[in-house]
Amino acid sequence: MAFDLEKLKRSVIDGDTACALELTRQALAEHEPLDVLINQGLIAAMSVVGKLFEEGEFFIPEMLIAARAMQSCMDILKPLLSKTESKPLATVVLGTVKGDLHDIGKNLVRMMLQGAGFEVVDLGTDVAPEKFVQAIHEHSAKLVGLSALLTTTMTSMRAIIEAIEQSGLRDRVKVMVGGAPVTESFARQIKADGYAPDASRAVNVAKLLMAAL
Ligand code: B1M
Repeated sequence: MAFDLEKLKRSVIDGDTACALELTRQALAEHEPLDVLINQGLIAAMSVVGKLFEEGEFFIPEMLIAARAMQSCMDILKPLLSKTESKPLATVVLGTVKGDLHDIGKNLVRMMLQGAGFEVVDLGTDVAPEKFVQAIHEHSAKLVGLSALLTTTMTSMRAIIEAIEQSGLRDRVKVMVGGAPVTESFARQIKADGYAPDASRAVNVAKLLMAAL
C-alpha cells in the first residue's frame, strides 16, 4: 500500500510531532522518495499552515508548533539528504535582514539548501550589512541569501547589496532574496541576482545562480 502522505501533512499541520516522526520513519522504511516527503509532505503542510493563519483559523502558537513538528522530521531527513552530495555545491551566507526577527521561512530555506548539497552559514536574524560582508570574506561564500518578512525591513536588503558592492565583493557573489513581501520586481529594483517565492524554488534559483557565476 502506498505511503499516506496526507496523514503526514495532517500531523505537521496539527503540530503532532510524535505522529509526524513516526510517519516519517515509516515513509523511510517504505523507501518513499525524500523530495516527495519534503516537498509534497512537509513543505506542503507548512503552506497550509500559512494559509490557515491568513484566514484567521490559526494563530502564532499553532504556527510555531507546526514548524517545530516539521523541523523534527527534517532533522531525520537532513543527514540522508546530505549523503546525496559529497562536496558542497557552494557556500551560502544566509540571514534575516537587519530589524527583522522572523526566521521560520529562512530556516526552511536553509534546510532545503543544505538538503540540496549547499554548505550554509546561517547568520540568524537581525543581521547588519557589515556582518554579511564579513561572513562572505570569512567563508569565501559564492551566494548570499537574504530573507525579510516585513515591508519595513525589505529596504535593508538594498543596504546589504550596497555594502557588498562597496566592499568590492559584488562580482564574486550572487545575491538571492525572498520572504513574503518580496517580489521579483523588487528584487530587480535593488539589483539582486535572484528571487525565490518559497524554499523549494530557492534551491532551483541557487543552482541556476551558481551555474551562472
Ligand atoms: Co510577524 N508579522 N511580526 N511575527 N509574523 C508577519 C510577517 C505579518 C504579515 C503578520 C500580519 O500582520 N498579518 C506582519 C508583517 C506586515 C508587513 O510588514 N507587511 C508581521 C508583523 C507586523 C510583526 C511585528 C511587527 C508584530 C508586532 O510586534 N507588532 C513583529 C516584528 C518583529 C520583528 O521582526 N522586528 C512580529 C513578530 C513575530 C513573531 C516573533 C511573533 C513571529 C516570528 C517567529 C519566528 O520567525 N521565529 C511572527 C510570525 C510567526 C509571523 C507570521 C504569523 C508567520 C511568518 C512565517 O513564519 N510564515 C506572519 C504572518 C503570515 O506570514 N501569514 C507574520 C511561514 C513561513 C514558512 O513563510 O517566512 O514567508 P515565510 O517564508 C517562505 C517564503 O517567504 C520563502 O520561503 C519560505 C518557505 O517557503 N522565503 C524565502 C523566505 N525567506 C526566503 C529567502 C529566500 C528565498 C525564499 O532566499 C534567500
